[in-house]
Amino acid sequence: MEKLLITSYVNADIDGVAGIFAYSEFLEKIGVNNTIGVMGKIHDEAKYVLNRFNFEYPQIILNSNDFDEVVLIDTSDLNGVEGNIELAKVVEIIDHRKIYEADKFLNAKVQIELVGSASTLITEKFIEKNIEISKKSAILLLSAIISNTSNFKGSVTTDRDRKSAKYLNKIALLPDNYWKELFEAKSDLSGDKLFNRITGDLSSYFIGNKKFSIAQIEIIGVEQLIKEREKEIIEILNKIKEKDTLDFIFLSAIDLEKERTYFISNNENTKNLLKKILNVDFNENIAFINKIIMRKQIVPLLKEELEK
Ligand SMILES: [Mn+2]
Repeated sequence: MEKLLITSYVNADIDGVAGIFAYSEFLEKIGVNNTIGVMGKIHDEAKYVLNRFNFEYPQIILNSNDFDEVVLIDTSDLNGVEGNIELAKVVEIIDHRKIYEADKFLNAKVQIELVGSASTLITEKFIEKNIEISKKSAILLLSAIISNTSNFKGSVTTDRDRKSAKYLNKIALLPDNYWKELFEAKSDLSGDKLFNRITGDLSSYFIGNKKFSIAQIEIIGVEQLIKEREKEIIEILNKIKEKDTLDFIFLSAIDLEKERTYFISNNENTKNLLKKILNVDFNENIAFINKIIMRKQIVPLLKEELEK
């Protein structure tokens, strides 16, 4: 029997973690043995959900060496797995990003659909095959859908996300204000948490000969954070830019309550690029747009501009 690993990118968020647990359950229920494992440190939000419901943490692994085959959830680019996962071992990819490198995974069956959350794609598998889902998986998947769609307010949200969430909540039975609890939990960026959140959830890209990184936070109270810690944010970004020899870097800060996305950078080239692709105006180091736009939606716009 081949050893099958279900995993996500290094430092997975709640969508990756939920997807790993739930898809593992799905596969077990259709008779496919598998092992779950995560690499790096899972996001604070994922930890919050696991702790909140007393769920065990996923096993931590370093790489794919002990496994024959790998399923990747919520990722399809090399950036999040390179050096840890042997690409030829990847047999399946389930993701929801427009920019992907699925062609680099030669042996993988690829499912990439532009819904708000990878967890929606996993939920649909249970619905389609009429397989009963555990309360644990339902809670995890629903948390991930709420998070990835910014409680269905983000412009990534589709009817499929809403339909999956409705199905899941019949089993998860989460309280009405759960979304708020979830958002408040990730809004605490006091002390070192700001630095750790920015560096822990940095996505890097190499497109059109340019190297750039985007940090993203999703919280309640972005304006307050900027007011108190703008200087610190700029310093963190510039340090990363120098260390990684980047052409561009910015922080995308989503305010979940105001439904607004702020962009923070003091790098002129970065500001000009953002002005061009998002039609925003910078006031010194800050610009904003009156909607929730996720990093995964900004990257295709950057790609289009940089490859012109
Ligand atoms: Mn996701």
